Amino acid sequence: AGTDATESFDAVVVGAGFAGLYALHKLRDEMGLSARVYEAGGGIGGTWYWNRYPGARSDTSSWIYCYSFDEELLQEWQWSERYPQQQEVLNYLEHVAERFDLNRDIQLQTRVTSAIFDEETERWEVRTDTGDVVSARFVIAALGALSAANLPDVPGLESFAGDRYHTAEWPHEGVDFTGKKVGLIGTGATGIQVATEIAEEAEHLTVFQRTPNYAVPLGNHPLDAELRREYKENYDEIWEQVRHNFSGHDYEPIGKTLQEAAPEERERAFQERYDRGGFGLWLANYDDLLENREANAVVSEWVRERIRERVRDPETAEKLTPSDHAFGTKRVPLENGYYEIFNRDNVGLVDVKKTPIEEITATGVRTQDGEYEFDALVFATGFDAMTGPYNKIDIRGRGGRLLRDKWAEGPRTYLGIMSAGFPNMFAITGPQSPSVLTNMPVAIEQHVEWISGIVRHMLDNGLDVVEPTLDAEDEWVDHSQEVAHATLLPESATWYMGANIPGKPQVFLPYLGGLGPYREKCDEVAKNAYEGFAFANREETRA
Ligand code: FAD
Ligand code: NA7
Repeated sequence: AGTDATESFDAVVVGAGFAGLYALHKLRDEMGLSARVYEAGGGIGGTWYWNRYPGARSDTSSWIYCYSFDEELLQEWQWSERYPQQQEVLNYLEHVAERFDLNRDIQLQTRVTSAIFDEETERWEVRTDTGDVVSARFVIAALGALSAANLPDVPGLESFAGDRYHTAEWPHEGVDFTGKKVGLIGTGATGIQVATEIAEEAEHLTVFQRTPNYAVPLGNHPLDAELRREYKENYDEIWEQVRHNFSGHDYEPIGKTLQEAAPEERERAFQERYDRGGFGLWLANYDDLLENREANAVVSEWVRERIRERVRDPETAEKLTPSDHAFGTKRVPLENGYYEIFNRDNVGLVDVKKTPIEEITATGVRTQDGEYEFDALVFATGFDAMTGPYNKIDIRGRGGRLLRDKWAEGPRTYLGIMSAGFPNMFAITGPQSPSVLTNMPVAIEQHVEWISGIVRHMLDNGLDVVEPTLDAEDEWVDHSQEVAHATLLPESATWYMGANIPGKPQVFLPYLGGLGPYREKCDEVAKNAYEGFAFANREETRA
C-alpha cells in the first residue's frame, strides 16, 4: 500500500509524561523495540511541564508519587517534602529521562495530529503538526488523562486587554502579580492551590466560584533524614500495599461502616484525619461513605462545619460551604490556608451560580450584579478530562472509522486499554481504567507492564495484530458503568462524568472498581490466553 511515511518504528509513543517515559524505557530498553516518542510540549514531564502555576504541587506523598520499577532510583532519589512542588516532580522526571537515556528518542514540540490504521499493511501511519509522517506497528497513547486544558467559552473572552492565563499553560518565566488586581475563575483542586498563593502577592484577588468544594488540609512538611530512611527501608511493603489496594495511595478504609461507629468515635476519626492532612477523610474513612447517602451526610456536614469555623464573615463562609453535592463525589482538593485567604482585606468571593458571568470585557468581568476590573485573569477551569486528548487527534481504525465518532456517546474500551476496531493501539490510563481515581504513577506502571506483556506475547507467538472483541468491550463498558452507579459519584456534576464540558456525553469516565481488583482482572485476562482479545496474522486476514 502507498504510504508517505519516511521512517518506520515498532512503536510510536504519544506523550512524554510519567507514562510515555516509562513506556519508552520498557519497549526500547527491555524489549529491544525501536520507538519514537512525540511530545507536544517543549520539554518532557507532561503535567509537571505544563502546570507551573504558583502553588502547583502533588497531592500524593512524594515517596509514592514516583516510579517503583528501579530499586536504585528509588533508593537514590531524595524528596524534600511530603508533597513535592511542581518543579521538584519535574526535576525528578528529567533525572529519570537522563538516567535511562530517554531524550534521544523523544521529539519535543511535536503534536501528533492523526494516526490512521492501514488495513492492508496493518500498520499505523502517524502524522504530526511538524509534517512528520511515520509508520508504526504499535501506537501507545500516553496522552495524559488531564492534559487537554479547558478554557470555557465565555462571551468576550478575546476582548480582555489585560493578561490572561490558564493554570495548565503557565508561562515558564513565571508571573508577578505584585500590585495587580487579579480575577480567578475556578475553585477546583487547582484553583484552591493557586488562589492561596495569588492572595499573598496580588493587590487584590477576586475568586469567581461556581461550585464550593470540600477542601481539607494538605498537611505538608519537610522530609528529614529520619523520615526518608524510614520509607526507604519499608519500600517493599509500601509498594506491595499501594499496588494492590483501592487507590494506589497509602490509605486504607477503616474497615467498618459509619453506622458501626459511635458518634464520639466518628468525631475522633474525622478529626484525626483532618489534622494529619492529605486524603485521609476521603480514602481512609468509613467504608460506606461514598455509597451510603446517610453516612455521607454525616461526614459532609462535619467538613462543612470546619469551613464555617475558619471563615470569619458568616456570609462568605456560607458561600464557601458546599450544599449541592456530597463529600468525596468530586475530587477532594487539598489546601494550605485556602479558607483563611477570605479573612483578608484584599480577597473577594463571587458566587457565579447566583450571579453568573455575563461577559468578559476589555477591562474585566461583568456578572449579573456588576463589573469587576482586572489587570490579569487566571483560568483554573480544569480539563477536558480523559477523552479530550484522544478526541483532539484524528484516530482512524478499521474501515476509516474515527475514534471520536465511535466514542460520540461515551468511550468504549476493553479494560480501558484498547478499543475494538483500533488494532495495536494501547492507552495508558485511558477512560474506563482506574486512572484519575488513583495515585497515577502506580496505575501507569501497571498499564505499561501489562501492555508490554501482551506485546511480548505477540512477538513470542508470531502474532501480528490484536484488538478486543466487541463482546468483551460491551461487557466492560457495562461493568464500568454499573460499578460507578453503585456509588454516589455519578450524581455530582464533575469532570469524572464529563459534566464540566458543554455537550460532552455524561458517562462516568474512570473505572471505579479499584486499582487492586482491576490489576487482578487484567492479570487474569492475560493468564487466560488474553481472554476477550482477538489476535490475527497478516496472512490470515488477507486469506
Ligand atoms: P501527562 O503528564 O499529562 O503527559 C501527557 C503528555 O502527552 C503531555 O505532556 C502532553 O503534552 C502530551 N500529549 C498529549 N496529546 C498529545 C499529542 N496529540 N501529541 C503529542 N503529545 C501529546 N496525580 C496523582 O496521582 N497525584 C497528584 O497529586 C496529582 N496532582 C495533579 C495536579 C495537577 C495540577 C494535574 C494537572 C494533575 C495531577 N495529577 C496527579 C495527575 C497527573 O496528570 C498524573 O499523576 C501524571 O502526571 C500523568 O502522567 P501521564 O504521562 O499519564 O500524562
Ligand atoms: P476542576 O476540578 O475541573 O475545577 C475547575 C473549576 O473551574 C471548578 O471550580 C469549576 O466549577 C470551574 N469552572 C469551569 N468552567 C467554568 C465556567 N465556565 N465558569 C465558572 N467556573 C467554571 O479542575 P482542576 O484543575 O482544579 O482539577 C482537575 C484535576 O487536575 C485535579 O485532579 C487536580 O489535581 C489536577 P464547577 O465545579 O464545575 O462548578
